[in-house]
Amino acid sequence: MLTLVQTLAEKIINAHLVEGEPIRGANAAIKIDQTLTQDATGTMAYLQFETMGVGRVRTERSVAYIDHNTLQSGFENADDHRYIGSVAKKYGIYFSRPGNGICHQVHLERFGKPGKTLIGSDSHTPTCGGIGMIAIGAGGLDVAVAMAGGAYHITYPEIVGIKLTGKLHDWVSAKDVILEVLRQLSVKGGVGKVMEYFGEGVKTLSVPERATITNMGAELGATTSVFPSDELTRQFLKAQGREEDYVELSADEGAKYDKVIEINLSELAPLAACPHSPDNIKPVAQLSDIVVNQVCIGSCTNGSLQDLLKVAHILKGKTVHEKVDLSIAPGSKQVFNMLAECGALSDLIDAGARILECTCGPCIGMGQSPVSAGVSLRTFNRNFVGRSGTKDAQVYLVSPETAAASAITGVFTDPMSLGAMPEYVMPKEFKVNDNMVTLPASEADADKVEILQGPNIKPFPSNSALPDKIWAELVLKVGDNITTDHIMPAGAKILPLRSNVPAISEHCFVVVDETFPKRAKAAKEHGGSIIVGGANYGQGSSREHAALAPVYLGVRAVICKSFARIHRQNLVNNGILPLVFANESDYDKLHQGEFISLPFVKRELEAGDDITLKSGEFETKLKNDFSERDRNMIVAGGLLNMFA
Ligand code: MIC
Ligand code: SF4
Repeated sequence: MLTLVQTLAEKIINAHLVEGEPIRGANAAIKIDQTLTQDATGTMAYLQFETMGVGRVRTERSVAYIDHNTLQSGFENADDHRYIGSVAKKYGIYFSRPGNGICHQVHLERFGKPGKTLIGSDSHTPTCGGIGMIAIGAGGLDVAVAMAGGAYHITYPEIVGIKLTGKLHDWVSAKDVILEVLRQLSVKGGVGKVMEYFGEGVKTLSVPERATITNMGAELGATTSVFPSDELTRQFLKAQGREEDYVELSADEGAKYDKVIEINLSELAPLAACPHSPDNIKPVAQLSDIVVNQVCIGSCTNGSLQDLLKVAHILKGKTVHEKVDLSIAPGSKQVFNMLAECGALSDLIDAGARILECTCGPCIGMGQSPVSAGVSLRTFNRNFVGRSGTKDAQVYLVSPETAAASAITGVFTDPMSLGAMPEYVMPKEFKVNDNMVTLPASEADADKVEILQGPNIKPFPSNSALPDKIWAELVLKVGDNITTDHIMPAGAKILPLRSNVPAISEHCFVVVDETFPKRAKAAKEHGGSIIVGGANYGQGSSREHAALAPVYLGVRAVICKSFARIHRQNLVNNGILPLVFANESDYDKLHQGEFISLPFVKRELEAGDDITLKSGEFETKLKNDFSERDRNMIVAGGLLNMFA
């Protein structure tokens, strides 16, 4: 039964529910109105979509963005762009060309609609929660299914209410709000939950500020985050020339949250996430002696016009400290263009900023790697070891205000120490020009469009059906909070291989153990391998490659204390068993190099019984907490085998 008094998240989810009940923790499926992909995950998603053979996309709006792999130091990335462009044209997908901006920023500006559902093959898809959407990050295969008209399967989330009161001080920004939430809840705190913002403080935050908060809610492990759609949302949409997309939306009076956290915006001061985790939070004031080598401003978290206008006003007439390297990447073409038109771009250039194209860039290690052991302040959302491209770099995540202040002084600087905040004025209208979005061919012309697939694009690996029993080597044992950047690193050297799973697999887990790919391949000859991990295994990116490379290398199961949501589903979708210890202390009893057997795995999985694990004399149980759909996928060796 639907309750009459609903939170905003419940309203949108329940209106889209096509399977299951609105009961916390239950398996549910929702209809998806919009999808987005980016190029680093998109090629695989579209290859999978093509395999499904359904023809045109069946969503209200699907958009393919090129924003991640834009460094073209070889033919690979360019080939991927061309392939995605041709698929988009043929199958009814809008194509946002390289140069148009970062997927989340552009989607917020041009396509997102309050009250609609969106899934995207990128973990920061919740950015559009800032405009009142239920926007969820997912693996490429799930996005392919949604494009084909299929529902998206979720565990019906708990709804955490975050009550905002008060008003941010000058120099304190939306980034500090989400850093405070991360400080309180940690990178595991949002798993299985939706973060819903409400309260008087909401009205003091603009849509781009809200989007900074929902964007980085991904770092909590949350399913998504959402803000109400209110007068400020209407103004934002009006300024984007699409007021007709506005609907007013908020939680019902008296709606019940599973938990409420209160944040008084007036009490916040600038914060920083210290190396190497987004929840390792300290006040900037406590870091003030640290010498800074690099500052990077931009990304889908802080690449909005409002962010960069603030930065331009702080830098105006100043010079970047001689020991600091400052780079700035606007979030979108719209932002870039408007900075140029109002002269702010000139202030940035004049101060000595290195202006980059409006893409992900340094956020995903596409250039601007810091100096050895360098301190880098970034307005981004992730600071995992090695993600910047420099393994021993010390990356801190900060607000645009803290970043700009520190770029001038050369040391970590609390911007509140700089006196009055320079004034900036947000324009009433944005410069709208969608000329870098290519429209798809009409249905009648679709047949004439040729799919252009260059030599970089290799078929994705398919898994074999689940055998009756597994006997495999424990090739790698890792600890807590392993990120997808550990499992499948990115960066300028590896990202061009995203369309070539055999080649990219050579880099799997090398951050942790350089011998992993070789040892896993050897184990593949003798029954495959198993990975053992701690809590929150697979946090971070939605990259399906963190499952596809292990499939290619012969990994049959990952056994952990707990999994991050998107990665767990990516493993299931590709036929790798993600198993959880029934008893967490069993983690200590398993050792790298030993052989593990799951002697009755298929029978137990299908019967819904816990899974028996044996290693020598040791015997224990692993939880069987799979939905029927997940079970079927694992037994088939992955979702695509079910289409065959
Ligand atoms: C990231 O921020 O880690 C990425 C790169 O955007 C990923 C997607 C990818 O790995 O391609 C994400 O967040 O899902
Ligand atoms: Fe791009 Fe960074 Fe945002 Fe990921 S987090 S989408 S790499 S800008």
